[in-house]
Amino acid sequence: KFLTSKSVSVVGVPFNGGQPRTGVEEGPIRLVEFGLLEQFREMGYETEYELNENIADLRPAEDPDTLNLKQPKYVSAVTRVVSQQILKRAQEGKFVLTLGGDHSVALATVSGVFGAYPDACLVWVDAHADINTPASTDSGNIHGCPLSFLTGIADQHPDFDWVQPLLKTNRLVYIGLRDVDEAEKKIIRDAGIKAFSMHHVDKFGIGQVVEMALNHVNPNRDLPIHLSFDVDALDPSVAPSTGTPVRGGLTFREGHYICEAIAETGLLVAADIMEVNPALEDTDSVFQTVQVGCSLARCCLGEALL
Ligand code: EXY
Ligand code: MN
Ligand code: MN
Ligand code: MN
Repeated sequence: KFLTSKSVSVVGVPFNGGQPRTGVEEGPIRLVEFGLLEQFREMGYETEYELNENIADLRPAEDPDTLNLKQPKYVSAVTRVVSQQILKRAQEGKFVLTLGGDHSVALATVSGVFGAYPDACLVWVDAHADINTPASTDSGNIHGCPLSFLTGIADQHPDFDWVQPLLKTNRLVYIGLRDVDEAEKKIIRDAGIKAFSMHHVDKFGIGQVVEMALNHVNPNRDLPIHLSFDVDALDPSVAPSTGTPVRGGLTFREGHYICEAIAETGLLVAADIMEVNPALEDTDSVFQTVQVGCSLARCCLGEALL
């Protein structure tokens, strides 16, 4: 057991600078307006909350040559500040729940969590691999790149000097992949990173996939776990309001099962719920996506355990 109390620190990161669509910065406030904090309190958690309302003010001027990335100084400035916040909360022995924002915010969450727990492992649930390097990215969108910096696979980029390669590739595992760039496939193969795509979920079932994933990153079930959950891992019929939906994703139950099974280990110390974009799609779709984001978060905190 790594957590010292039944206490959750919710960190909202209303940030959209890692990708081109606006709206994803409203993810955290919508999840909180939906009642997430009250839900945690009802579950018996001492709950604190920081929204980071003014992080967009940290936006610096960009250099003309951004070395293939879009607004790297902005992403760097925001994630650097938030990483310190998350580090502090994690060091206090609290469960840290980060609400995105786009997935570039994982530069902050993983840096903070692994700063506090150097032996942690990371379960990355996503349709995408988010491991492009500045050299390999076609889009330049940094939400497709955080894992290359966090693992040290990326070539040096002057704006991301502060990001330490705290994540060893054998402590990272993917679940839910189905839209991976060719360059990312090569990176994953060359680094020997364990990845369970939707093909594996179909083949083995979600129960086996989570078991195999944990066996890989946490064989003795004694290391702290950080779960980074991009809601686009879910099928678009389950979580439609997200910036880069891809057909053929996790069902409602498969997504929840992942959170429940990891919570059940008693080793989960931090979770991210990312890429909820309440500006996309109709009112019903937004409601459905916000609701599923909240229920995934509750499952991370053990709601489904009897
Ligand atoms: N691989 C593509 C890119 O690098 O642009 C798509 C990335 C989408 C990333 C979303 C957040 O997970
Ligand atoms: Mn992602
Ligand atoms: Mn994604
Ligand atoms: Mn591409």
